[in-house]
Amino acid sequence: MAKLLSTRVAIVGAGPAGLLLGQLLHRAGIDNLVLERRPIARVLARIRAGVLEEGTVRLLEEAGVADRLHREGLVHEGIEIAVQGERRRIDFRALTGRQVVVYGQTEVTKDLVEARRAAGLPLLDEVSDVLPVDLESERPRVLFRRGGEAFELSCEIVAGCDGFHGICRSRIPASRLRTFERVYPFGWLGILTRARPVSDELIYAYSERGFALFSMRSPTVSRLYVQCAPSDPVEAWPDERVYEELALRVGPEVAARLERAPSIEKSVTQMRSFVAEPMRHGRLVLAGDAAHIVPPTGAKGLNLAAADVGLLARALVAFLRGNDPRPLDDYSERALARVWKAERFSWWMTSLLHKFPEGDPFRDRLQRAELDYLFGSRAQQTVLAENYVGLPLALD
Ligand code: FAS
Ligand code: PHB
Repeated sequence: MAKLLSTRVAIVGAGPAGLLLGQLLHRAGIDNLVLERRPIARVLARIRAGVLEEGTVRLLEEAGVADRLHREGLVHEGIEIAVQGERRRIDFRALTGRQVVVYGQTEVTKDLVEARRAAGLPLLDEVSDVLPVDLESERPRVLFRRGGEAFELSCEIVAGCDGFHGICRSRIPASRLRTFERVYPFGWLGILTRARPVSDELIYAYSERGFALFSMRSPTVSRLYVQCAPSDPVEAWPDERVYEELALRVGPEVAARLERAPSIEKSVTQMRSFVAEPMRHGRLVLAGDAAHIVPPTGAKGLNLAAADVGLLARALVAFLRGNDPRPLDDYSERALARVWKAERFSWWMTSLLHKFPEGDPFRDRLQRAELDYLFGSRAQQTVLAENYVGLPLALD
């Protein structure tokens, strides 16, 4: 016999989307319960995104979890693009009047979990066999197991924040769900090192050998990426090879500043563009990677998740407290309008900066023309800048 639990919003997934939604709903007086399949320690150990748009920072402030971010986050007013060693700065402040903050997703998740614990809010980790049911009724339920016991969580809304490999998206009937996907013929090999970054700002490098990215987490921690084959095992990339490729791909001036410290984390990230439509079915709503994936080149993944949640939290407050269903009815369409713009930008920046393996001379010439145009056009630099800092969060 299952143990019965009840809440107003059942949130599946304790990543940034689920935790931020839980925090915004709590501050609006709406009970919610978060279910997470991994041990929370595993969730907190993940190394993922590193760049926050101003809109994301505002939402974290609204959630009451931005104090450490403001103390430790690094404000960046531009990035550099390097092409075969020649560099051009994209000046966000001059082109858009805006900026981004470099603050790891790991830290965002820690701040959200800490706030949830401080508020004594329920977060059940190490759950299994999660199954949202009765989604077209007014009392959906989420069945799950934990500690060898069966549970039944009754609620009014199920928020699928369970990422690309979660269960919730699959609960939308195949007859209603449409998916769009593009898988790229390369991946990213990323390392984290206790070494001073090569530059004060991020450097995105295109070279005939492949893409490289010089990012950071603090003035003493670097986050470095090289384009690799999607099937490359981590073992194919010993530190020496990573540093050699980073140096060759960015050119000698920057390479001379590259501290070759031992990696303290190393992983391969697959690259895909993916969108599922709609982002709602009955009382199930999707947010974040559960509904869409972008290649990390444009630093949009985490920020898109936050933008979904900003919209969704307002829609759920209107529905559950104001008895107004309209914002919830509009949620999927409004979220997807932003998702597709971010998909376009992420696809464009990925196509611009990576070396595509198969010989396609026409594509290669177009790519070089695109890079030359970017280097010489304030208009094209403005397009890159306004997408990178984040399109306006139209939340109200
Ligand atoms: P997440 O995937 O973060 O969270 C989903 C949560 O749901 C997970 O904790 C998972 O364990 C849980 N879950 C799954 N199935 C469940 C179930 N059945 N029951 C309960 N819980 C379940 N973005 C960038 O902008 N820059 C980057 O450099 C970058 N690097 C990345 C590297 C990797 C390896 C990955 C996978 C993603 C990366 N991303 C990056 C994108 C990433 O930051 C996502 O956009 C962000 O984590 C999205 O947050 P969520 O939607 O909360 O999904
Ligand atoms: C990171 O610091 O992890 C990072 C930064 C910018 C990106 C992708 C990843 O585009």
